[in-house]
Amino acid sequence: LNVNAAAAANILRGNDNFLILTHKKPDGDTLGCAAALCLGLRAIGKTAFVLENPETTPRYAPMVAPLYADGNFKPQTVVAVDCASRDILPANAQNFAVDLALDHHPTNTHYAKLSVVAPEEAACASVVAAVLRKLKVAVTPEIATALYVAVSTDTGCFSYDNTNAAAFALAAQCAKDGADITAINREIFRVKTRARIALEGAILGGIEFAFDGRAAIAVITRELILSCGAVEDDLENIAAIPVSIEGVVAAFTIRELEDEPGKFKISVRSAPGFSSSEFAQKFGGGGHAGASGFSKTASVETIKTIILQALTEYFA
Ligand SMILES: [Mn+2]
Repeated sequence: LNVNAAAAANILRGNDNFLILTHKKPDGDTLGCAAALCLGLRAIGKTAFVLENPETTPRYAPMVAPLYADGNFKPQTVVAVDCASRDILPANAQNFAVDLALDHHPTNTHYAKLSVVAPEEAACASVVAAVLRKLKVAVTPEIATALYVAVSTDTGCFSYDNTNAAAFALAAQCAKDGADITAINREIFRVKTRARIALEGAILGGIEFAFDGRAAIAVITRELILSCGAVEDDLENIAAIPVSIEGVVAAFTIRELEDEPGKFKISVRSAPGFSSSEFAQKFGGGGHAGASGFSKTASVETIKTIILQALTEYFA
């Protein structure tokens, strides 16, 4: 059942002992929303915790780790943030029945008893902020910082196509409420690890172009990742690199998976006019018009050949 922010706030107000769930491969939006909601519920006198997500990276851990539930906590009300479906919940969250989902993915499967799904929002942060407003939570700088992390990361620091007036409005409100936007912008969007820079250098040096520069292919093997000393945090949004080159319409990043050597994830990124999702669907994948992916177990050379073959129908 779909409800609005006011109805969701009423449900939260009438319940207690909250556990907040985040999605697999947690990003700034799901973790920022979890932190903001947890702190907001505590601010109105509720008991609330975040379920530890085992894939939380060191970049975001300081924001959520102090809010983790211990193993003895018995939740009465379970809330999922930024989670479109049950199967994107981490394994340790699979046994919980979800009472309320706060989300912005149009693909939300309505797995929760009640859902607030706002596909027009760039980040789930806007949904959480609306609920906190209805709860009359006095937003602290800590809450504002968590919301700012969420909205700024989901919009690529307000540069992706999903960036809209509501995202800017939320960011402005976060700034008024004392979010440390200077530190967040620097730490998340400007400072890169040396491993990341080494990886970017190798990727940029190795990009192959085809069809007069309209297509670009980058390859990231486990060997390259290890030789750069890169960890998961260093790989965030790495697939955005080849599509940032002028003239490239369709970009492919072939990345070897850590847990399945020899299997590759192919991220597709495209400029308007080329549907990434339509392309990925040919290979059993999916996603959005501008960003999609599929996976394949084959050699890098074979995967390149398959991609170039499939592209002839677009560019030849
Ligand atoms: Mn999101």
